[in-house]
Amino acid sequence: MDEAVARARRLIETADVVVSFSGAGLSAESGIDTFRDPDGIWNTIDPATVATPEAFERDPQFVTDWYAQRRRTMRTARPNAAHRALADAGIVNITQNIDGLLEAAGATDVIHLHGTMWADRCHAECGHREQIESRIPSLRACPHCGSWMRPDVVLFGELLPERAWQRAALAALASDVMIVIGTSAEVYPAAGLIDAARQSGASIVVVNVAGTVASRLANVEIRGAAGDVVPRLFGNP
Ligand code: BJW
Ligand code: ZN
Repeated sequence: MDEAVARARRLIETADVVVSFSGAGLSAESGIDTFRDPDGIWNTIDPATVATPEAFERDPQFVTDWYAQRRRTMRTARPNAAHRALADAGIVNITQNIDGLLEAAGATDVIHLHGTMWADRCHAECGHREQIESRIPSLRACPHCGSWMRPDVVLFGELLPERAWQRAALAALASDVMIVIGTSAEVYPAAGLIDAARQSGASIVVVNVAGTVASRLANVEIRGAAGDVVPRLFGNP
């Protein structure tokens, strides 16, 4: 691993533009479950019952309660060493994560491809949106149009937020190095950013405890936990 870290450091040091592209593995060491690992969320519950617009329309109470439980877990989570290293590096962070831990670590340029757990929006998309304050909300109607409020996250079959997607695509295409951290790279269109960055000339550094479909795109693959590896990519070795 030391040799791979050294090669990645050289790429990062000589690059003008470095971006990160992260998934659930970035927050695993903060105590937040991933989705597709053996003990991941989708191995305990079928996403079709909680993570599609149809599931929400069928049973908004069940889906709201499920998200309330996840919000309670996420609320107690703290950034780990990988979040802190990315924040300190001052780079653009494209993330699929909805937990807000990059911002909690002090990162100022975070692009959220799959929304955020810390806001609710109207399911009918009338435009009404509310930040989540100290109390975790239960199921309630949209005060503007009467539809249901729901977490401001991207469910399967939904389009990604347009501005975030455009910013992420531009950042990926402009990057000299993309550091891909803790994602299975199975969910599209987000995962397509790795290929797009590579096609436009970026070097791809993959940090993951396991091999993934992104392994074949990697110029440097580092097998290890994000909290161990990412801090070693920046600053003093
Ligand atoms: C560590 C570690 C440590 C662990 N250190 N590493 C067929 C082909 C292509 C696309 C499709 C298709 N069929 C359907 C689609 C579309 C679908 C899709 O891609 N499905 C695939 C699963 C096949 N995509 C969509 O629906 C998207 N929308 C869309 O495409 O719109 C257009 C459209 C409209 C209508 C019809 C069709 C298309 C929207 C996707 C939304 C994803 N939403 C979720 C839930 C968000 C809210 C919530 O959290 O509740 O987003 S699903 C879930 O997966 C979540 C994640 O952001 C996303 C990605 O997962 P991630 O982050 O990669 O986590 P894992 O668990 O998969 O991987 C963790 C990794 O970490 C592993 O590799 C570990 O090894 C590693 N790891 N510990 C380092 N300590
Ligand atoms: Zn509404």
